[in-house]
Amino acid sequence: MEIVLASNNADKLREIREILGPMGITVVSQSEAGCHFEAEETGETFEANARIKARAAGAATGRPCVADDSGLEVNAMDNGPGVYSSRFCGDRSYRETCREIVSIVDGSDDRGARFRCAVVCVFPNGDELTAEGVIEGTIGHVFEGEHGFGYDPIFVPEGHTHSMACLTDAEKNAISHRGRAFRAFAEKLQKYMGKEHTPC
Ligand code: ITT
Repeated sequence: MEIVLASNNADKLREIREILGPMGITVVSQSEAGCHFEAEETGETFEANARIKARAAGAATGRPCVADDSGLEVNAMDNGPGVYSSRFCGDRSYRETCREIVSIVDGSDDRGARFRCAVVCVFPNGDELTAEGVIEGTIGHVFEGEHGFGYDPIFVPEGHTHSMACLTDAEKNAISHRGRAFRAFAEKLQKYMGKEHTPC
């Protein structure tokens, strides 16, 4: 089955292709599908924003479209930057933004944090599937690792001693918020496709 990913983030596209590919789901990028816009993320939750992106790409392509909205929640920042994770970085480098988060957390006694990912898939008939994935961890003391993207270099997954950016894509996908969300989505998609193809 082919599905369009409503995202302009090349790192997400790479990770999601690696997660869904082995399950027989081919992920087509939104630019390959002829969509060259960025939907305005006006929602207050990850799920609401994922729905906005998936619906916009679905309306433009007429094809099944899936979107991921994700971000980092830091206890010492009242669970921010959360849905504003991308906007919190803005035009700065991630190295600079990560440094700011580490300094905020250094000034508190709570290093707890998590990555959250909401997935919404929209079908041309209006049906929608949703899924969510979370990974708990802490904000590290230093920026470390060369893999992954965004806030990975300062996020230390629970049970690990080094940051998520020290993991290969395969290792990250096995435990990440995105890996969990898209595996849950793939399971629902398989059930949905099975139902759709059952003769009445
Ligand atoms: P699209 O909306 O086009 O998919 P985006 O990068 O703007 O791309 P989001 O709105 O979902 O995506 O913002 C997610 C931000 O949260 C992302 O830019 C990173 O800063 C951060 N983030 C999400 N998942 C991450 C991950 O696996 N590792 C590190 N940072 C992540």
